[in-house]
Parts: sequence; structure tokens; C-alpha cells
Amino acid sequence: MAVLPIIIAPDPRLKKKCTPIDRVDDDIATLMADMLETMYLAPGIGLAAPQIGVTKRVIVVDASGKDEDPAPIKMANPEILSASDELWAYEEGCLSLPDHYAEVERPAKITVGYLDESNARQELEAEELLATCIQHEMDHLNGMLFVDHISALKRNMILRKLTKAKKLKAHDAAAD
Ligand code: GNR
Ligand code: NI
Repeated sequence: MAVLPIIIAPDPRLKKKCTPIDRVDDDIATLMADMLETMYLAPGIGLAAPQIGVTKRVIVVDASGKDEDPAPIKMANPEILSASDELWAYEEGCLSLPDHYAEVERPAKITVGYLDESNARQELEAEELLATCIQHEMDHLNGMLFVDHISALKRNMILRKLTKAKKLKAHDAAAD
């Protein structure tokens, strides 16, 4: 298994539409395992392949609580089969937007179809935090970040701060 570096916004690799998986083979199963390891170390409750520079429709999530058993889920080609009219609001964060948070409203309950790590078709009903997390990860597959759901004013403020932080980091690296 391997821990991979996470891409920080703004970055064109986070804006790409990812391509579907033909078949979950050993290479995709390894990618899923590496993504979970990267996510747990970060730590985060979800990770999408484009966050590690892979433009494929693969996500992993684990929205279990601190005192619960781990509940890893690996998905290729996730699709929303149904979504509730009822919405749920949550203060979202993103490993690609470190230290920034904003409330986003999304359907409270969803049914998702996907291929698992054995290439078997699965369906999962999710609600609240798990539903939000899956929708957040699926957005990444279409080049969307949670800041694309908030006002342009708040979005640009966050992206400007991240651009500044990147410049500082590049400057520090050049100084040593
Ligand atoms: O770790 C994460 N926490 C989180 C909190 C609220 C809503 C979504 C998330 S996903 C995020 C990890 C991440 O960036 N996944 O793409
Ligand atoms: Ni994210």
C-alpha cells in the first residue's frame, strides 16, 4: 500500500471531469486501497482520485465515528439513483482546501449505485454525513469543489488565501 500526496487548490487537475472505469481490475483495486490509506492518514472521511492526480471515477469514504468500527467504502463509477427532496446542511471541509470550511446544503438521503473493489455492482442507501460525503466526493469527479456551492465572494476569498499560501510555500522552499 502507498500514501500519495494530496493536490491543493487552486490546481487545474482538480477541475477535470474524470473518466469512467471499464472494469475494476487489480490496478483499480490497488488504487482504492492506496486512496483509503492516504485518506486515513490525512485524516479525512473521503477522498476522490483526482485529489491524488488520477483522473478516474473512483472514490473512497469512511464516515464512521471515532468510537465506531471502521466502515471503509470503495466505489468506482458512483451514480446517484435517487435523492431526497429534504436537504441537509453541513459545515464541509476538503483535504484540497486545507483549513477552510463552509456550510453546504445537499439532499439528506441518497441511493448510490457503483462497482465495488471486486467489480460487483452494489447499491447503497446513505443519509446525513455519509450522504454528504459521497456527494462531495462525486463532485470531485466532475471537477467541482465544495466552494463551487457557496457565494462567489466566499469562494474567491478562500481561493485567494490558498494561492497566497502556495506562493509563501514556494518562496520558503526556494530560500533553503
Ligand atoms: O475529510 C473530509 N471531511 C468532510 C467534511 C464534510 C464534508 C465533506 C468532507 S470530505 C473531506 C475529505 C475530502 O476532501 N474529500 O474529498
Ligand atoms: Ni474534498
